[in-house]
Amino acid sequence: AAAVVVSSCSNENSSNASSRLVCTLQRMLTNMTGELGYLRDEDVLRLSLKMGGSYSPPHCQARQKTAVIIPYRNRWDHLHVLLYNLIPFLVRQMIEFTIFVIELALPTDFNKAMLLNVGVLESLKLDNYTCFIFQDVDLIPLDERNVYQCGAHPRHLAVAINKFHFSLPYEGYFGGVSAMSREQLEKVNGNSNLYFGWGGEDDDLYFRIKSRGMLVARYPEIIGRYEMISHDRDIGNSENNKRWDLLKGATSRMPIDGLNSAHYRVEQVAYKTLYTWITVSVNMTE
Ligand code: UDH
Ligand code: NGS
Repeated sequence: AAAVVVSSCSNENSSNASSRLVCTLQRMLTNMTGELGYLRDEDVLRLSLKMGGSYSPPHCQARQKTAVIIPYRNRWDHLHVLLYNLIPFLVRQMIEFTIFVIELALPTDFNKAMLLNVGVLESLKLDNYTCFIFQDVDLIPLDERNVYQCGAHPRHLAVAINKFHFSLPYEGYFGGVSAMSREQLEKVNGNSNLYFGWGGEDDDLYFRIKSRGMLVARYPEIIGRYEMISHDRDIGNSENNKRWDLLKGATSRMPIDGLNSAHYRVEQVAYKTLYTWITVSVNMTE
């Protein structure tokens, strides 16, 4: 754990002493597990966010502009439990971020990976984001040293989830929560658009990353900890029987199936207090 150094601000070495001090103090507090209450969550939510769920740390120049992308359908309670935890968590990490909730309209079967592509493409129409966090709606981060920023390699953040007894279920697991820079996403053409229903889409992304010679970075299990809000299987997201066949062609399809081939229609963009909500529809027969 001592090896984890957190600094999401670029002015920590600034010549301005007060700016340097604020940054350093906030970083130290952020690094100390158990000392998390110095910003009250309700103050953060009420005072600091711009409409659409955007935040910039007031005393430091963040290194990255981060889009947090939440694939979504019919999980209202989970969404609000997540946001009331995640937003103060990101504020304390001094991340500059916008929260995007990307919803797939009915009646199409759920397609999480395509929604992640939509999040990347639509967020880039609004601002020049440099880091993308893919965040399942039901995963609550438990340790503030688990910094939501992008690095030299794609990072898998949901390393240790309670439902897997707080350890990695298998070496190639890339599901739940992950962080990729714009360059890393462009290298792999984002996610596949072809996984309708549950399973396999995260393994597909892992194969893409590996095939481009990138590594997957992870914090230790003691840091990458998450609580999953338990729930039943969703209607419209039953197991995808085609996932094994799709996975066989994951890397060969990569150049033609991804960010460059996502076909969808934006039905609504709404700037809410805590997030930007984008609803899209997809015609499966196209
Ligand atoms: N998601 C939705 N709505 C849906 C389906 C998925 O919002 O109808 C999103 C949500 O962000 C979720 C993510 O997609 O966290 C991944 O969904 P998933 O169904 O692939 O994974 P999850 O682990 O559930 O949430 C798997 C089935 C669990 C069955 C448990 C039976 N006890
Ligand atoms: C694997 C799935 C992944 C999934 C992981 C954990 O078997 O998509 O289980 O699932 N891969 C395939 O089916 C090929 S979970 O328990 O979180 O629902 O992410």
